[in-house]
Amino acid sequence: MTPARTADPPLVLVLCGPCGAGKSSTGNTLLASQSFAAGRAARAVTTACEFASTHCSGREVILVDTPGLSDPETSVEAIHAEITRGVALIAAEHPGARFAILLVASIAARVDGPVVEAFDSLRQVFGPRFARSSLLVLTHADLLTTSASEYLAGSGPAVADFLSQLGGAPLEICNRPAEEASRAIARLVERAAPVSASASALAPPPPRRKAARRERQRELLQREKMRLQREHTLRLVEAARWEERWAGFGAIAHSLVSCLAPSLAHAAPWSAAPVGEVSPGEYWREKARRQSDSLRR
Ligand SMILES: Nc1nc2c(ncn2[C@@H]2O[C@H](COP(=O)(O)OP(=O)(O)OP(=O)(O)O)[C@@H](O)[C@H]2O)c(=O)[nH]1
Ligand SMILES: [Mg+2]
Repeated sequence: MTPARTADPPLVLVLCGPCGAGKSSTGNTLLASQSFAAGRAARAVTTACEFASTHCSGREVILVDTPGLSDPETSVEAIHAEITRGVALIAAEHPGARFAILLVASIAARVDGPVVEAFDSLRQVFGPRFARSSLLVLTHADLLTTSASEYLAGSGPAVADFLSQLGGAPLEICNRPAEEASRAIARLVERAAPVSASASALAPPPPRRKAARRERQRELLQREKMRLQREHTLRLVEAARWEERWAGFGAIAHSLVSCLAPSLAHAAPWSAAPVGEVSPGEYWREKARRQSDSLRR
């Protein structure tokens, strides 16, 4: 391995994978210490992101241990949110750091469709560049009788297809008994560093443009409806006012005609019906009704 320049930015290795796959144990092997709580348990051992750092050829290597994917007691969204929080924390503390994702799976269980699906869900956390900055780490190498590549050669097409998208080549690791830390981390950094990316390149995808546009259109439509409703109410008020005025005018006109020409009073148009086809009140009411019909549509 080529020795790292002292100016190399920290390399952040994010350990992700199903519950009990050996994420924390892998971290402990790389650190040569028991920094992360690990153990066989019926429920998830790691429930929040934990951090520890070590060095490899002078370069700082930060390990992020994460809660297990597909933990039946926690929603996928909550696990993703916790991973996002942990990565964001490190990204804020180490602005120039490079990030690689270690997809940890156990040879003790099979690397099958559900495991790959759980890995694939991490696209929601790391965005479209996720696969290119990831590599598979197979724990329980003590159970292996062949190399990791040979072991994976027998996997089905869905698994093979997913693995072919990963930027780094797979790597096996033995946590029990723990491999020599310096050797393990050197092997890992050699594969992870070339596929690592900046935090911004691994940011979650922005909300989909189409969905955002649809949301904006819904908002505009809602505003337009409210404006039309306001107008409709104003028109009803206006109609009522006209009605009142018209009734007043009709009464005055009727009494005037009654005084001046009592014989014509019964024939006066304003005494019974408005002038023309519709009264202003009716006109406004009709307008408001049409408007309300268009609102309902
Ligand atoms: N034999 C063997 N056991 C291992 C290996 N790696 C992990 N284990 C065991 O697997 C069990 C689970 O390991 P953890 O490291 O706690 O797994 P985890 O993925 O962190 O689990 P959660 O935090 O619950 O998601 C522990 O009992 C480990 O000792 C390995 O390489 N070989
Ligand atoms: Mg753990």
